[in-house]
Amino acid sequence: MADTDLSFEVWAAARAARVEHALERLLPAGDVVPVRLHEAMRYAVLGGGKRVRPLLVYAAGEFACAPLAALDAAACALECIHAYSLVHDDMPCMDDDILRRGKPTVHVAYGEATAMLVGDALQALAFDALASTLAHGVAAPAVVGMVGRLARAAGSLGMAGGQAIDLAAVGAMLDAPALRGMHERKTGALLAASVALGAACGRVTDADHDRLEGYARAIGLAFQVVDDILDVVGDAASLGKTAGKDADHGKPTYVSVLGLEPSRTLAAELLAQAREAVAALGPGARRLGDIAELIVTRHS
Ligand code: GRG
Repeated sequence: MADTDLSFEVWAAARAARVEHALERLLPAGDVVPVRLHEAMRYAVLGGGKRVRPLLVYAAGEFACAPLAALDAAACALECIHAYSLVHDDMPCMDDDILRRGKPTVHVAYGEATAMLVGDALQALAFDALASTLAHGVAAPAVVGMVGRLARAAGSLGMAGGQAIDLAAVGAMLDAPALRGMHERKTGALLAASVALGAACGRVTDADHDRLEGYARAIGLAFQVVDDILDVVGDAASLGKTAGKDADHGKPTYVSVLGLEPSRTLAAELLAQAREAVAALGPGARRLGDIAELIVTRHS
């Protein structure tokens, strides 16, 4: 059966298994010195999470007819950056959380100094993985472009900057545009980079490139709106992390700024935008449409 004939659930499970295997090979073994650091890196990355960013890489990459081995490497890069951000975000100096992906956070299990190093090392490993796409059929200029895109998405103008704005906003009231700006950086930039890097491993027309960017903007924001809704209506057992943290920390969220029902309406509008972009991209972009549905209808 061709991959395009598979149901989304079967396709997504197969791609999640692929990236798990690729991460397993990319991460140094748990008995390689320094053992504690490598054990903790594997604890942070393997066997958990929804793998939304890798799925986006595969879906955009398959649309762009990219080599699967290159997509494995790009998917690992995105997941390593994401896992690093979760490890640092959970530390006492930031969100101070004890539960992540259904198990004790890395600083709880391994201590704060190791948790900091896990994040640092995962960030470096991400760029090593991305550089390896050169050996998997991606041309050198495209690899350099991907390195720049991921660096900007993770850096002070992207995720780290969004996190800084988030930390400064505790106890403050942001208006909807300021909230949007924060989340476009903190969460949206990495999700958008996932789509962009998948596509950059293959080839797309300029028009499709713009459609993919529009799709990524919509799902990036939808992801955060749904995250804020789940923080209010979800429970720790299904979320695998502490529920109600944002309200407890006095953080502005879509629910606190817009209200619950308007937030649900916004998520539905963003899904419609994503679907529109997917329709314009054609049948090859079907998986991207499925992921948009998953992001908006998820319970964890
Ligand atoms: C520390 C530089 C730095 C950045 C942290 C990602 C992040 C920025 C903070 C995480 C806090 C948070 C709850 C953000 C909202 C959205 C988000 C990224 C949720 C976690 O991502 P999922 O749901 O997690 O994809 P899994 O575990 O499924 O991979």
